[in-house]
Amino acid sequence: MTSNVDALEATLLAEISAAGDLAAIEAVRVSALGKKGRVSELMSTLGALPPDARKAFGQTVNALKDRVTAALGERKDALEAAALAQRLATERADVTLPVRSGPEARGRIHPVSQVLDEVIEIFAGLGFAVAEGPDIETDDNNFTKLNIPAEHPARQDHDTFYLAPGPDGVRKVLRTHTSPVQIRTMLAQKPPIRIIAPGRVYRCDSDQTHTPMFHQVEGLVIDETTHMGHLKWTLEAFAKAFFEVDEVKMRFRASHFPFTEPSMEVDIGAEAIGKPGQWLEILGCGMVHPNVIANCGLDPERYQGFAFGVGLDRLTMLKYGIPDLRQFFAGDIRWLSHYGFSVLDVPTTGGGLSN
Ligand code: 2NL
Repeated sequence: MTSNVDALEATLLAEISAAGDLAAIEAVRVSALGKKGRVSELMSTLGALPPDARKAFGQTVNALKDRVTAALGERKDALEAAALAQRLATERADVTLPVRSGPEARGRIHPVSQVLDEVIEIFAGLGFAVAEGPDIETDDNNFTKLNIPAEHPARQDHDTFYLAPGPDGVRKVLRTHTSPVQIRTMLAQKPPIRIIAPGRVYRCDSDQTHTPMFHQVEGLVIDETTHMGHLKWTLEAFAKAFFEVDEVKMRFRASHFPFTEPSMEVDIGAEAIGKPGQWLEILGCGMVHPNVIANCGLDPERYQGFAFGVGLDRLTMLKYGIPDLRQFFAGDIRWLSHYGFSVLDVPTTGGGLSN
C-alpha cells in the first residue's frame, strides 16, 4: 500500500515540476486533488482495508495530500514570479526618454487650455477649489437668483441663446456666464466658500472680438468677515502670478453689475505685458449683492463676500500676444502648432507658469 503512495507522490511531484504555466499547474491540481483525482481515489480505497490499518493509511494519504498541495503552491508562486519578471522586462517604460517623434510629439495644448491650467494653479495655491456645472442652465440659476429678474434690461445685454421649451413649457438657456455654478455651490454648501468656476459660456454675438462661445472663470468667496480688501489683495496676487511680474499697477473703476454692490472693473498697467503707459481691462468684480446671498438661502446679515469674472480668451491673447480671437476656434492645425503648448509644459507656480 505504502509503495502505491510513494509511486503516486513521485509521479505527481514530477508532473508539478514539469508544469510550464499556470494552466498546466491547475490541470495537475484537478487530476490529483479534485473529486475524482488520484489522491482522492486512493483515499476511497480506505474502506476496503481492515479496520486496524485504516488509521495509519488515512494519515499517510493525508500527509501526501499536504505535500502535494505545498508543491503545487510553490510551483504556482514560482511561475507567477517568472511571468511578472517577464512582463516587467518587456513592458518597461523609460520615462526619462524624450517623446517619440510622431503624433505624440506633434500634439499641442490649446493656449486657452494652457491659460486655464495656469489660472487654476494660481487659485489652487490661494486655497480655492474648482467647481463645475452644466452648460445648459435654468433661467432661474442663470438670471433670477443673480438678482436679474424677468424684464431686467441685463437679460437683453446677455444676448441669450434659448433652448426650445421642454415638456413642461419651461425654456432653458445656454449659460451666459459661469455664475450659475456659484449659485449651485451656495445652494448646496454652507460658508466658508472659496471657489473658482471655469467653463464655456455662450452669447448670441459674433464679430471681430466676440465669438458665440467663449471661456470664463468666475471666483466666489463667502464668509462672515470677507471684505473688499480681501478682494483687492486676491486680484493683485492673481495678476502678479499670472503675468509673472513682481509688481503690477491696478486701477479699480466703479461699474455696475446686478449681482454685486459695489461693482468694479479692473485695469492693469500694461507694463505687465511690456506696453508701458497703457491700461488693460482684465476683469469685473464686486461684493456679492445681499439679494443674491438671500436668494441662495443664506442670511445676508451674517454672510458676505466677493466675486469676480474674467474672460479667459482675452487673458490668453494678452499674455501670449495672440492677435485674432476668431483663430482660437478655427481648428487650424498650423495656428495650433505655432501658438500651442507642449504636453510636457505643465504650469506650476513653483516651477514657472510659462516657459
Ligand atoms: C465680467 C463680470 C463678474 C461676477 C461676475 C458673481 C457671481 C455670483 C454672485 C456675484 Cl454667484 N457675482 N460674478 C461678479 C462680478 C463680475 O463678471 O465682466 N466678467 C467678464
